[in-house]
Formats: sequence, structure tokens, C-alpha cells
Amino acid sequence: MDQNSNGDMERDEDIHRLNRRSFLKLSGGVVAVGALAGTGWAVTELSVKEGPVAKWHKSVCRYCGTGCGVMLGLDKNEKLVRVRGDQEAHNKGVICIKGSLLDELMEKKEARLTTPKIRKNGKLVEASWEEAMSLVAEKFKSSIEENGPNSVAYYGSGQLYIEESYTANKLFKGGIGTNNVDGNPRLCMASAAVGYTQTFGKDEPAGCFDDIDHAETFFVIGSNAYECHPPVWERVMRRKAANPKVKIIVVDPRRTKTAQHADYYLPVVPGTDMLLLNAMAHVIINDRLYSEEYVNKYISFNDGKAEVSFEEYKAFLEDYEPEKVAAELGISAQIIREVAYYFATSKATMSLWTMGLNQRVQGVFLNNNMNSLHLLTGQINKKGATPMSMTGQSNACGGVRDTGSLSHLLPNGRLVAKAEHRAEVEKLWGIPAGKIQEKPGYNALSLFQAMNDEKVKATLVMCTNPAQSLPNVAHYLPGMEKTFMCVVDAFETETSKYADVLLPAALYIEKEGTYGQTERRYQLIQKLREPYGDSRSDLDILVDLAERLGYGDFIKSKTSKEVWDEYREFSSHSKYNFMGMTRERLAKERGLQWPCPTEDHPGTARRYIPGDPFVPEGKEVYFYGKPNGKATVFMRPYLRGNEKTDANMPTYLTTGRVVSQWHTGTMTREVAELNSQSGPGRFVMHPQDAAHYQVKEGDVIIVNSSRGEMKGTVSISENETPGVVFAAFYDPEFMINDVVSDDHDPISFQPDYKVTAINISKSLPLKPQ
Ligand SMILES: Nc1nc2c(c(=O)[nH]1)N[C@H]1C(S)=C(S)[C@@H](COP(=O)(O)OP(=O)(O)OC[C@H]3O[C@@H](n4cnc5c(=O)[nH]c(N)nc54)[C@H](O)[C@@H]3O)O[C@H]1N2
Ligand SMILES: Nc1nc2c(c(=O)[nH]1)N[C@H]1C(S)=C(S)[C@@H](COP(=O)(O)OP(=O)(O)OC[C@H]3O[C@@H](n4cnc5c(=O)[nH]c(N)nc54)[C@H](O)[C@@H]3O)O[C@H]1N2
Ligand code: SF4
Ligand SMILES: [Mo]
Repeated sequence: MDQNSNGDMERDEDIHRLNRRSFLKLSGGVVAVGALAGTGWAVTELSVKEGPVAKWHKSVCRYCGTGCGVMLGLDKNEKLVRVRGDQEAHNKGVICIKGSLLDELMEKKEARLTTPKIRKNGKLVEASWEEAMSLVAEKFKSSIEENGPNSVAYYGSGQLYIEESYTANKLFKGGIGTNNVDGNPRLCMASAAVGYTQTFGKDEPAGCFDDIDHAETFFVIGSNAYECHPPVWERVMRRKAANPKVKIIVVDPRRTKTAQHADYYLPVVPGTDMLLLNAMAHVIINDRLYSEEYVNKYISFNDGKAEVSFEEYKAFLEDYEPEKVAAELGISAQIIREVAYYFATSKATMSLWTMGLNQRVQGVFLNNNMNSLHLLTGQINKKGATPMSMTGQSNACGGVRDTGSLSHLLPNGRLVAKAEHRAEVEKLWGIPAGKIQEKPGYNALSLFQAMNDEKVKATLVMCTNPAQSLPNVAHYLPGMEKTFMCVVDAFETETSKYADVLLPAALYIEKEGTYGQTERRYQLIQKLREPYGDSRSDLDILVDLAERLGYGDFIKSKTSKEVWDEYREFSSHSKYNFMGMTRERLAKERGLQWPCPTEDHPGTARRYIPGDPFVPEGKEVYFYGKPNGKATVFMRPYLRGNEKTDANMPTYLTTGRVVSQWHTGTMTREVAELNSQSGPGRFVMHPQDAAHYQVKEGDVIIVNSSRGEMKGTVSISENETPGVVFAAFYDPEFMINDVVSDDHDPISFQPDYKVTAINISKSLPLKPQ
């Protein structure tokens, strides 16, 4: 069967012959310290730089939601000269190429912003902190006085420290009194957060990375973990090498490097996965592959409005018999049945997913369905069995989902819309009842639309680059131009071009703070050196702004440690309780997973089972987020989005990432070794599409979508699927988001970056050839 791949063995031989650079290229950039399990993926020390390390410091990589522990070697001048994986951390010494080059990010200084800048006569000119901050405060104040608190906004990031996001959220929602607090996690995690909350009554994964070592079937859907979470993928491969029974199923329209290691590779038609997940549920129910224990004891069924019976759920699935959906989905009924069988009957099944499911017009429903498959089959609440939505950014979970720094949330799983949640938060923050508004604020897309409409007049943009990362981006630029925008970044970006005030941010180890990664693990990053130039930490900037706006007493915690202790106490009034994670413990230990209510508590690897402090004595499984203790399996129909190919728009565009670049590239383009690997942005297509459009490698094409038009260069690859063109978004000279649709999920408001219908025409050469 050609969906099977045996790429592993070839790789094993290859890797022994590789030098560092080509190894990193081939392996997705996994770097490990010390000999690991002999899979060929792990190698001995590869770091090339042998600088004189005066002292090693335990830290955490700043980039992605794997949250790898790293050891940072600083020389006697506080220069970061070596980076290696921390063997005592959860990633067991394995890091990827981006992590291994953190030293170059920190040492590449030419491009760093060093002083505040203010726009004068259309140009950004250097200014003092006093001048810049008083201008920001004045603009915010006058906007609030003239147009009310909802005329200002904060747009933040899953890469800020927990203490920073918590402070921004508190200042805006509890101080200024606006729920206009949102950020890039809306583009990334919103569907997963809503999906978990609807199913379990609580956000965040129940399982942990350690489950990889116990799983027998991996169901990987809409995730290119090989490039985006390389140490996670390395661990999956090690698990497979150690246990021949392990089956890897990968569902992705593109034959990614992840898909190349699958036992079952399912190249679904973009945008159709709901059909697959409902068809798998159909097989599981009709072939009696479900867990009677779960169906009888731990699940209730719901049609989205009210509880329904198991029989009604079964009847709903009739339309999703594999034979009925196969053609539209692009996968044979036989394969659907085999995959459902492996999912249900393995000793332990672990699902891993990311943007291929979240960034979709049905993102929430897809997340619901992933959770449902695990509940129906009882593939949950035991070692190796868990539905794991991997988080993208280093701190989207801890910093934004847990602190409630989105426009509809309040800290620790509370909702703006719920009166009792608002009242609890008002009490904990010591503000008058009714201070927090009852309506959610603007979300990412509606915020930038409100700037277009000049309803929002002053915005603080921190640690994110929306002028490159928003979908249908050109549509949102006029608002950034027209309204007052203060941008805080370490580098110049596409967004800083629209800034009225640009503030230089301290980067990574130039400040102290906490990150919370995918598996609820909070880890401390200590400050190891002074901020570069005149830059300041985002926390210092927020505290300064709070004082200037008259909230100096309310934002009473002024240092990272003070905020941590305030928030730790705050959390003790919730099921996110991490009161036991003192700064001292975090400085010593390799991260702790919440709940962790007391200083002698070891943290909670798996939730909803004994060991979780909130599971009552004597209960084997208890979904305490739900009033009846049962998780919900929803009937979720497949609905096709607007972005569907037709005669005018015959090809799909899907967008995402490559291993060596981080998002909009501001940081990774500064690291020569990373930048040289990816080259400039390109449209990557299958040879059949190239033949169809009569284009060849290097040709410039014009791509049209319902949103816009752009030019770019073609690259041809056998790994792409005919009919699906791929593009990454790291290159501002290749502004792919000009054509990406801003259609979004109607519940989570997360945009669908994955499915845009396009047409391609060849660009005529500028000069006759
Ligand atoms: N190297 C690197 N690593 C990163 C990042 C980075 O910028 N660079 N960013 C981090 C962040 S914030 C995030 S959110 C994660 C993202 O991590 P991933 O989600 O793994 O990465 P993406 O490339 O966005 O998309 C994942 C896959 O979804 C597939 N896909 C597209 N359409 C569909 C569909 O209809 N169905 C299915 N099943 N799959 C589909 C794509 O082909 C792609 O392989 O990565 C994190 N890690
Ligand atoms: N086409 C397409 N577009 C996408 C996606 C996609 O799959 N396809 N994915 C979406 C997703 S999942 C995400 S998460 C977003 C990411 O989109 P963005 O958040 O816009 O991208 P980043 O490049 O991560 O931007 C982070 C910025 O913070 C700066 N920075 C770094 N450290 C600090 C700091 O400590 N303080 C401050 N103030 N600044 C700092 C960096 O220099 C950088 O400019 O992109 C989204 N856009
Ligand atoms: S996988 Fe993510 S956290 Fe780990 S080293 Fe790479 S970028 Fe850093
Ligand atoms: Mo993301």
C-alpha cells in the first residue's frame, strides 16, 4: 500500500554519514546531547562552538510550545557562547536547530532596536523613554476620556512571559475597564481552547509528553511535528523504534516530513477532516469498538443545545458511513475503517494535532471531535492514551490561555460572559463590583476591523507582528495607519512601519519570567544579562503605563517575582491552582505541571484521574469541569467553508511553517544558518500542478484568491499533493497573507489559514527573453 512509508531505515544509515549542518537539515534539526536510544535520530554532541563557558545556566528555549529545557553557557563577559539541551528536563537533552542557535539570536545585535522612537512628520525618530511613554499615556487617556474605555486595546502574544500577559490583562480589564485584550494566540490556539472547554469543562490538555513513551498508536492530524515540534517527533520515533507494534497514522493534505514516517498516511482533501473524524466515530460505534464503561459512566451526549441519547448520536453518524464520505474526503473507506480500528483497539492511543485542525472554519468542531474519539474509545485517562493539542508558541498556554488574556476570558478558566466569574475576579483584584464589562471585547480580526472603522483609536501591540501575520492582511493595514499604535518589539517589523511610538523590548534572558508549555508545565527563565541598549522588559513598560494612567496602586506588583506571587495566590482560588510553585522551586526544578496546590506537591502529569488533587477520593475518573462529572461528546456536522475549489479557483493554497524559520522571521532571519536553510519565500507545488499551469522551478507566478493577488516564485516538490500549493509566511518580501482568506471559525473566531482557493497564472517576464 503506497500510504505506508519505510523512510526510517534509509534515514538511519544516512544520519551516520552526516555533518552537523546537513544532519540538522535532514533531521528536522533535532540536536541531542549524549547518546540516545539508537534510533538514528539522536546523535552525540553536535554543537560547533567551543567558546570558553564560565558558567552554565538552566533555562528554557524561547521559541515553541515544546518548551525545551536548555543549558545556556555564558562566558565571563556574560556573552552567551554555548547552548545545549538540558538532559534533566522533559525533553531529555533533545533540542532543535532553532534552540541550538539561541546564542546567535542573542549575539546578533545590529538589527536590535536600542531606543524608543516617535513618529514625527511621518518618520520614526529617536526619543527618550519619558517622551515616548508620556505620549502613549496621553493618547490612551484622551481616547478613554473622549470615547470611553472600549476605544483602546491591547494586542499581545503567546511569547510574552506569564507575568507580562497577566499584568496587561489586569490593567486593561480590571483597571481601564475594557475587554479589548486579545493577541496572536487567537490565530493559533483559540479553537483548541474552546474545544477542550466545551468537552471537559476546562481548557488545557489532560495528558503529557511522557504519554508518548507509552502509546501504541499515534494519530497525528494537521501537525507537521517533524518541523514544528522536532523533539516531540523524535520521541515518537524512538517509541516506534522500541516497540514494533507502534503504528503512526498521519492525516495531512501534504506529504510532509512528518507524513513520510507514517505507517498510514491519509492525504485528505484540504478542509474535509470532519468527514474523517465522524466516519471513524461511525465505525467505532457500529463495529462496537467503543468503551461501554466510558459510554455508560463518563460521557454524556449533546447535539450542541441539549443532551441526547447514545442512540441519537449513533443515528446522527449514519450520514458519515465511510463509503458515503470517501470520495469527498479523498480517502478510501477501507483505510478509514483500518485507521478507526487501530485508534480504538490499540493498548493506548495518543493523538497529536496543531494548526491543521485549529486554523479552520470548523476548528472548534474538529477539536470537539478529536476529544470525542478518545472518550468513546476510552483512549484517555491512562498512560499513553490522550487527546493532545500541541501548543504553538512558548507561552500560549501558560501566558494567555491560563491567564485569560483573550477578549472573552478572565484568568484561570473564567469567562467574561459569566456574572459569577466576573464577580470572583473583581473580588480577587479588589475592584468595585461591575467594573469588568459583561461583553467580550474585540478578538484579533474584529479588533483590527474596529481600527479600520476607527472605533478603536489607541492600541498597544506587544511581541507580535500582525502586519505580517494576520490573514487577508492588506485589508487591516489602513486601521494600523489611521489609529494610534504603540508597538513594542526587539526588532523593526512590518508592524513597526505603522507604529506611532516604537519601543525597544528586552529579549529573552535580558529579563525574567515564566513560560507554560503544552503539557501545563511552568518553567522559569532567569535574567542572565542586562537589556541591550536602552531596551526595557515588557513588564516594566506595562507597569510604567499603568502608573501614568493612574493605576499604579492597582498594578501593585511591579517586578516579575511580585507578579508571580500575586498570580500564584490568585490561582489558588481555582482548579488551575499552582500555589505550590514558588519561584525558589522553579529555579531548582525542571518545571512543574499544574495543578500544584502546595509546596510539597509534585505537580500533576495527568488530570481527571487519581493523582490530580481535584479528583475526589474513590473516583477513578472524574471530569470536575462539568457539573455532572461527565465529559461531553457532541454531534458535530461537517459544514463546508466558502473556500472550496471550482473552475475559477481550481487549486488549494495552504500555509504554514518550515523548520528553520520562526513565524514572521524577525528573529530567525537574524541567524545566518537558519536563514540560509529556508531561502526566500516560495510557492511549493507538485510537478503535476507545475505541468498543469505550465510553470517550472524559479518561474514567477501570479496567485489570485477571493482576497487579493500576489506574485511569487515557484518551487517544485514531489512531496506536495497535486491540487495543493504550500507557502510559508516568514518572508515579508513574499507576503502570502495578502491572499490568505480571513474566514474564521464562528465560535472561536480563529482564522482559517489552511484552506484558500486560488488561481495561478504565469507572470510574463519583464523583459523579452
Ligand atoms: N519551525 C517552526 N516551529 C514552530 C513554529 C514556527 O514558526 N517554526 N511556530 C510554532 C507555532 S506558534 C505553531 S502554531 C506551531 C504550528 O505547528 P503545525 O500546526 O505543525 O504547523 P503548520 O505548518 O502551521 O501546519 C501543520 C500542518 O497542517 C496541514 N494542513 C493544512 N490543511 C489541512 C487540512 O485541511 N487538514 C489537515 N489534517 N491538515 C492540514 C499542513 O499541511 C501542515 O503540514 O508550530 C510551532 N513551532
Ligand atoms: N499564513 C499564515 N499566517 C499565520 C499562520 C499560518 O499558519 N499561516 N499562523 C498564525 C499563528 S499560529 C501564529 S502564532 C502567528 C504568529 O504571528 P506573530 O506573533 O505576528 O509572529 P512572530 O514572528 O512570532 O512575532 C513576534 C514578534 O515579537 C518580537 N519579540 C520577540 N521577543 C520579544 C519580547 O520579549 N518582547 C517583545 N515586545 N517583542 C518580542 C519578535 O521580534 C517578533 O517581531 O502567525 C499567524 N499567522
Ligand atoms: S522544539 Fe521548540 S522549544 Fe524545543 S528547541 Fe526547538 S524551538 Fe526550542
Ligand atoms: Mo501559533
